[in-house]
Amino acid sequence: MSTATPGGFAPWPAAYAERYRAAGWWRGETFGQMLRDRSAAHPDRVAIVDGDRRWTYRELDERADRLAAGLLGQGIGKDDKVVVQLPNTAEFFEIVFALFRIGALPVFALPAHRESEIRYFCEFTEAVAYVIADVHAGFDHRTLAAKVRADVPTLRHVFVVGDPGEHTSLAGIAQEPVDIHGGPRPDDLAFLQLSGGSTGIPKLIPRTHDDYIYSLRGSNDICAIDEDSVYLCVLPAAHNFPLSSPGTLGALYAGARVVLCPRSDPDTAFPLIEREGVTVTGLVPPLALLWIEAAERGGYDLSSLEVLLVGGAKFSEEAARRVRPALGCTLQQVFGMAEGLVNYTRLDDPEEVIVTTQGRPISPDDEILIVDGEDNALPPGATGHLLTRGPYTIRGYWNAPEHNARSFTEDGFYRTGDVVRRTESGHLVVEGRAKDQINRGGEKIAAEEVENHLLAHPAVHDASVVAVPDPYLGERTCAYVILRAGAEPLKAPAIKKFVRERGLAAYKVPDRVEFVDAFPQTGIGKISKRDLRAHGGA
Ligand code: OOB
Repeated sequence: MSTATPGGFAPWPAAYAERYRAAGWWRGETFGQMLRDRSAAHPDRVAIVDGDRRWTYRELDERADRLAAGLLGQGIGKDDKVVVQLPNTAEFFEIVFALFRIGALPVFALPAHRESEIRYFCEFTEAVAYVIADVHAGFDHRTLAAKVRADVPTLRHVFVVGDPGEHTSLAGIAQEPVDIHGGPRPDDLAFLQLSGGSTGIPKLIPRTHDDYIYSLRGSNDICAIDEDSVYLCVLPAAHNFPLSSPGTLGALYAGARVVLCPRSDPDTAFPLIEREGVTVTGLVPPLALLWIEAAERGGYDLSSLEVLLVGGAKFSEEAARRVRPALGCTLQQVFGMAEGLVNYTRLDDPEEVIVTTQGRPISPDDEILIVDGEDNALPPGATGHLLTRGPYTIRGYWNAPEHNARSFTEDGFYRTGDVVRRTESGHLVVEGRAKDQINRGGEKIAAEEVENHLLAHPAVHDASVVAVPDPYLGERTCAYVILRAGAEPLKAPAIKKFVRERGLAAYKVPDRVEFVDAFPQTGIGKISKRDLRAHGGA
């Protein structure tokens, strides 16, 4: 019997858990054991390629063991939260598997996150440690870490990959492996993932070993990942898409090879594809377009590439049609969410289905409802709100009862905030979005979060952030701002600078700022974001 575990994790009701086990979706696996098994089965196969470093399965397994011992030695143990913010480096996998092994929970931050986000993750999860690179993309993470550590009392450790400065070297804590007692069970939490967010405060997504590993196994079947696959990780490794769809963890589950790409541009990625014989990778739509254009210019042998997954935001039909001719591989559209549900077009779907839909769910037990504004089911083919429930979709955010009451129905369906329709073949087409979020080329921005930062400016009376169309990113952000009566006149760059200096990730800083005297209103006097969006698109 599962009951609520500490930290506000809402597990699946027992009847569902039993059903998912009986169906063979949940097989009682854990990540720690998974790596152990793969290492025993083929110790000398290469698991991770990072530049000139090539770690075999045995090496990754041993490193995870030594680091797990080191973490225990530092007093970190089961259920402790550790914020992990690393670029695409081999150490990301070393620390994550070490944490998995001892049952401590990685909290996955993105390299782009800055003080505002990191401070919140550390405070909200009462994290005991924060793992960073020394300097990445010109940003010194150690300085940020020192500030956050000074303010967050639970945060006892900062571990650094590279030059630790005033902090502790991650490599330096590794120890001789020890027996680990009381490691995680398959139905325990494995990590906390970040939600794209549509509210002022980001929400955390609790995923278990059982449920996440099922999504990997299901993805591997659908994407034909086997031990001969070579997966190129281009997007930030901590994001759910490159992590699990089928992603690096899917590839490791299959005993395949993961190649880490330090940057996403074709000049970095194409030589790696050629050198490593990459067979599969995943991109967001703007990057896919960039790659298509670079491939059309020629110059690299990309013939090893069999599958390109594109998702995170809507991929236009026009761009989708160019994938096969330009890159010589099969496109797989993927419409997923860190909360769970992932849809894929199938490799053997007709080309028309591949280029015009965002796929169908992984699991026969993924329940899909398409409803109107009052949760009434709509007739087949109609466009409406997507609700979902299933063996790898969470039943609640971590420690967020108020959000949960809004984001989940009483019978446990997750309100995705996406507006979709279902074709006769069961494929979903994403038609829009009902949540207050901007999807900037796959990077999600909660309007309210940015609005709160704008409202902190002494000259700002009110602010409203909306998406405006963009030919490359799909959407960009536009902040509409009403200044206080009598306030000093402000210019857009000053507002952007203010938001940036509050420590918000760069991708959330408004692309455009427009000053207005009043906001358009809806019939009942709320701000009409629809009218603002229409204005922004003009
Ligand atoms: C992925 O995960 P998140 O959590 O960053 O964002 C989820 C949201 C979805 O609710 C939807 O609004 C949007 O991103 N989205 C798409 C899409 N894929 C995601 N919208 C239109 N078309 C698509 N293909 O973005 C994510 C997680 C796992 C796999 C792939 C993407």
